[in-house]
Parts: sequence; C-alpha cells; structure tokens
Amino acid sequence: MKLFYAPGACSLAPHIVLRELGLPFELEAVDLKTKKTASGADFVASNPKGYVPALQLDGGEVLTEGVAIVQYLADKHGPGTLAPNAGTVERARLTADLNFLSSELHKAFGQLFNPALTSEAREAALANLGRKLDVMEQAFSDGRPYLAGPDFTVVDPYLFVILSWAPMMGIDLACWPLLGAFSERVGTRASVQASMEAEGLRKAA
Ligand SMILES: N[C@@H](CCC(=O)N[C@@H](CS)C(=O)NCC(=O)O)C(=O)O
Repeated sequence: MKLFYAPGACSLAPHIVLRELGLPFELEAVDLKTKKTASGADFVASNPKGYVPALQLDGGEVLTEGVAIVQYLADKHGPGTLAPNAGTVERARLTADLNFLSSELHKAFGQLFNPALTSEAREAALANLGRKLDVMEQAFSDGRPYLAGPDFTVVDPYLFVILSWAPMMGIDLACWPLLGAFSERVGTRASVQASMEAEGLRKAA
C-alpha cells in the first residue's frame, strides 16, 4: 500500500492508523499547490479529487476520504480492535464521530486557513469553531481517555491531527483543557511519534 500525504495534513490520521496496525506501507508526499507527488507524478491522475489522503492499495486501486480509509484499514486488518464491529451501536457512534470530525470540525478549521478572510469573517469562523470544540470537550467530561471510551480507535488520530492545527491558527487549547490533555495523551503513542518523525514534524528521539 502507498499513502499519499502532505506533512501535518489530515493524511497524518491514516498514517498513524497504518502504524497502529503494524502494516507495511510506503509514503509519497504530495505538493498540494502543484498537485505533483515527490516522484514527479501527476497526483490528480491517480486521485482526481486532488487532495490527501489517498491510499493506493496493492492492486492499484486508490481509496480516498480519510474516514473511509481508516475504517477500511481497521475492518480489514484489525477487526474489532481500532473500530467496533459493523452493525453495532458502538460502530454507529464511531461513524457519527468520524463524520462530525470530517464535516464539522475539520471544515471549521479549514475556513481559518483562508488568507483572504476579513477580520469579521475570521471572528465568525472562530466562534463557529469554538462551538464545535465545546462539543468535543463535553465528550470527555466523563473522564474517558479516548473519544469513543476506554479504548483508542480510528477516530482518535483524526481528532489529534485536527487539534494539532490549533497553535497555527492562534487558538489556545488551554480553553478546552480536556482536549489539551487528550492531545498530550495521544501524542505519547509510539505510532504517533513515528508518523510525525516520518513526516518531518518531530525530531527522532
Ligand atoms: N473530504 C476529504 C478532505 C481532505 C482534505 O481536506 N485534505 C486537505 C489537507 S487536510 C487537502 O489536501 N487540501 C488540498 C486541496 O484541497 O487542494 C477527506 O476527509 O479526506
């Protein structure tokens, strides 16, 4: 398998899942501006959506959409470990959380990456993001270590990656202390540290 990624982007989440599952894989960086891969290939030719993550399977087929990729990996290569079995209420909750991250929290952060935002639009985007972060903070109020409960699942790397964008946006996670503690907890995992090193986001220990 080959994961197309950009350092620190949402593709870091499936990258972490590949390592959690101990799977063999290659990485190929994509320049998101030029849409060229590190080997000089046209990324859009293999993924017309033009964004990361994309996972090329050993048979050549390319999977896109982070939430689909991480669920595919968990179901195929670690059934019942990083995602509850399909058809259970727990799995439906996990899918709901993945969807919330993808369509609500990720996109709320995404608005702030737009350099053309007026200060008024930025204020509105920050308020919107704050409401989504409040929802996530509330999810941890029962003392659970991970978003789905006691066990680490595929939703956790995605939340970790989105939260890692906060400092770049001038957002202080101290306002959401349970989310800050979650980030620190997940950041100590070997899979996370190895993925961040491989993407050049962290120096090797
Ligand atoms: N719906 C996609 C969105 C992926 C996405 O937003 N990727 C960003 C990086 S975090 C990207 O590649 N942006 C470049 C672009 O859209 O051209 C998913 O959830 O996988």
